[in-house]
Amino acid sequence: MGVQIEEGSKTLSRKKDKIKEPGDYTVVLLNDDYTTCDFVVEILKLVFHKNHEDAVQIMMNVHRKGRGAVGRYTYDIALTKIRQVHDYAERYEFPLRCVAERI
Ligand code: TYC
Repeated sequence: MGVQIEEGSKTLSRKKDKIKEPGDYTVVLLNDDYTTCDFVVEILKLVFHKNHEDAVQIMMNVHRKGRGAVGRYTYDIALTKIRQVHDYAERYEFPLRCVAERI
């Protein structure tokens, strides 16, 4: 965020120059040719708490474009959700993958 200058202080600090905390990550879902559309929609509801309409929209966007954002989370939550997706996918023998990207 903006420039922070304290009156009468020798220190001029620019908040945007500071090292970013591991705060915001986007979970990005990747397309593949084998995972069923229904499975992806169910995962989006179960793991990411999307309603049916949003889940279908996200799934179709990923299907058409190859990848797409699911949501923004803290580092820990993003990694937990990604692990849950990969665990479910493995259990049902689908190659579905997602990744976390720093915002
Ligand atoms: N492309 C898949 C199919 O045609 C559906 C799909 C959508 C798979 C989104 C993965 O992240 C995905 N069955």
